[in-house]
Amino acid sequence: MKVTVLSGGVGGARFLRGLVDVVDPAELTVIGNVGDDVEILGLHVSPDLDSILYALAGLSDEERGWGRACESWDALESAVAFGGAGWFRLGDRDIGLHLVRTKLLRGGTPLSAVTAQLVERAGLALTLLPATDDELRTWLDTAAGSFPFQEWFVARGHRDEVDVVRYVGADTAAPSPGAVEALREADLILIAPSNPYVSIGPILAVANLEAALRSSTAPVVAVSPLIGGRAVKGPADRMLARLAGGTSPAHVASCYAGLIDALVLDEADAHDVENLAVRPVVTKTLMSDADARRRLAEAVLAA
Ligand code: FO1
Repeated sequence: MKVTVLSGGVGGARFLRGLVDVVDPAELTVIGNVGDDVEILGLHVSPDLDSILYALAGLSDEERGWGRACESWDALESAVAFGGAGWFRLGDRDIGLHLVRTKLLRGGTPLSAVTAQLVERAGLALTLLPATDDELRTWLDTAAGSFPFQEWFVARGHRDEVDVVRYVGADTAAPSPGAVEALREADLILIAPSNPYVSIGPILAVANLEAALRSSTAPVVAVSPLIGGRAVKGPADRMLARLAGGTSPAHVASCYAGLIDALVLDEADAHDVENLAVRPVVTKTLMSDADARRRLAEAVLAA
């Protein structure tokens, strides 16, 4: 069974770890968010693609959810000592990947081909596609000003309430090679439990990707990132409350209006499904350990 997943970083990566226990990775294509890509100290960082790659390769730091386990920070400390920026923490091991990616990109290799090389070198069998090879950046408009994603998220600790989310470059960005086909040919399409606005939104903003999802004949199942109306981590609940008007399953589903057939939601939200226009699938969605991740993946496939 061919499965295609739209995914952001930390939550999506955790979900995918469970999914590869129950789906043959060779049949799995992940279309990842690149709206939060950023250039740090001259290096091209793709946080969401890297969170997925590190998680599936068993290299990720479990607690942080991003970056590598057993990390050291000597290069960054040295860079800061010489006047470089230290607000975005790149570890020594992580920097190794960014050096390779940045060199290949500067030599003209598209991000999708770079990512395929990294995935192969990590020994992974899945297909990991950036949503686009073109520049697409998420910007947040707030009362304090407009910020590119990582400046808002990391440097300002996502403290500013968001009025508008913009996907700069999306109008002209082309889907990366294979992404439209992966949606057209899938037997099942999943939307990972990622932030609808800043993780899945940039993927759907790529011209032709949302259209391919809409015209797909495969069932489309989204997993809510909220439990009891709250985000496990990050600003998804605050964004939904402000931009969608609430944090119920119906508010989550409204972000994917006309796109999904079912919403997988936590038992803690099961009381709140009367306005839900798609089929609810109630299960435990907290991915606290390997068993919980696999059980969620099984429930999603059963849906
Ligand atoms: N998140 C932070 O909160 N602080 C950081 O310093 C930070 C560094 C970082 C470095 C590499 C990487 O791949 C991810 C990193 N993240 C950091 C996470 C990242 O900002 C977000 O989790 C994602 O962009 C949102 O999906």
